[in-house]
Amino acid sequence: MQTKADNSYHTFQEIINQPQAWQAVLQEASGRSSAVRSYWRPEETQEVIFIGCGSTYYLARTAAAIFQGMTGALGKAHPASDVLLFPDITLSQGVSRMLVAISRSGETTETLRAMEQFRARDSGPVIGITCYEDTTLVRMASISLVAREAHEQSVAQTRSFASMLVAIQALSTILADRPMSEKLLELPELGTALIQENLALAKQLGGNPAFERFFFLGSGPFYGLACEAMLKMKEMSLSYSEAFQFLEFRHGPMSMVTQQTLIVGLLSETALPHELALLKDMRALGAKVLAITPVDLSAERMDYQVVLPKGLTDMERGVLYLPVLQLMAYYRSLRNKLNPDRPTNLTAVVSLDIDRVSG
Ligand code: F1P
Repeated sequence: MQTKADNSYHTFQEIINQPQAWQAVLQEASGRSSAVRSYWRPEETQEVIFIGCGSTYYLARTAAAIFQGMTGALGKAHPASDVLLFPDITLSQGVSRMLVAISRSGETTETLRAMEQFRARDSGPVIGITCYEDTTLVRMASISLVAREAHEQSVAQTRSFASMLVAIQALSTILADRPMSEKLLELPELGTALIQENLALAKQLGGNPAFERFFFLGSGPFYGLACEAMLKMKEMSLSYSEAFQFLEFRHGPMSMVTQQTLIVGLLSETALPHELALLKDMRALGAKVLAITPVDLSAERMDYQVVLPKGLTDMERGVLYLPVLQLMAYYRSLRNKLNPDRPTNLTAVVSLDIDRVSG
């Protein structure tokens, strides 16, 4: 299935080989669990805020949902720029907090400046989630989980995002004071099989010229992943793509559904019947539908489906939705005669001279 062209792009290799990076970060987290847990004081902490930019803000959204679902403690996600620019709202006085700062590079200006704001206003610990050890973020954090095997040549995040998500799933398990489940430790093996099983489907859908617009739907812990899939499709292929929670789609956005629309549903176990009903309604409007699903939907007449392995919870399964979504964006980029390694207008790190911006 792999072609000569695939071998000439970093993005393809980084997507295909990512389960190795997941494995490494699971080992990193397991080895540091007691050190990480030493910073967690649930009885003194009223909320945990997760921050990032672009891809890593979307990861923060999923992270806050998984953390809250697993620990029962309050988790919130903010774009780093809101913590930097609206601290009276995001870091309101009189609340004891922990900060989780997520950044592939560990050098994004907004994220570092948001960490400074936090340090200036709160006394809580800061946990870093990143891919590079020798960075400002790691130096500023109380403790960090570093996905060292997830470095990328490509600008668009793929294995870095997925590896930092695995780090977040492991972190939430540690803070929930639970052992790493067998299924969590099996994710790399499950991911490798999923990639091989669905490479052809991703190529078929990504390369299909009939699709002119893409909607990625995800609810609860899957909304942040739907946003990331939307961003990959934009960054790599310059395609029209948007992300919504499933039932939100009926409240206006479904007006945009055409016969040239592909709707990708990141289905959950928790809300499956409602999510499936929405997808059926959108098929009736003429959209084609790809269901990425924890259960086999062959009887439900989806146009396409990726059936995920059984035995994982909604809190554990998240990373398995990503490879097929990343591959779809990659193949769409090639179809649009673009370079997936070098998205238009983007750089790997956004560095700003914040202080130069005058009021
Ligand atoms: C985040 C970021 C992404 C963007 C692109 C480049 O940087 O700017 O928001 O989508 O992938 O990286 P980082 O703080 O995660 O290094």
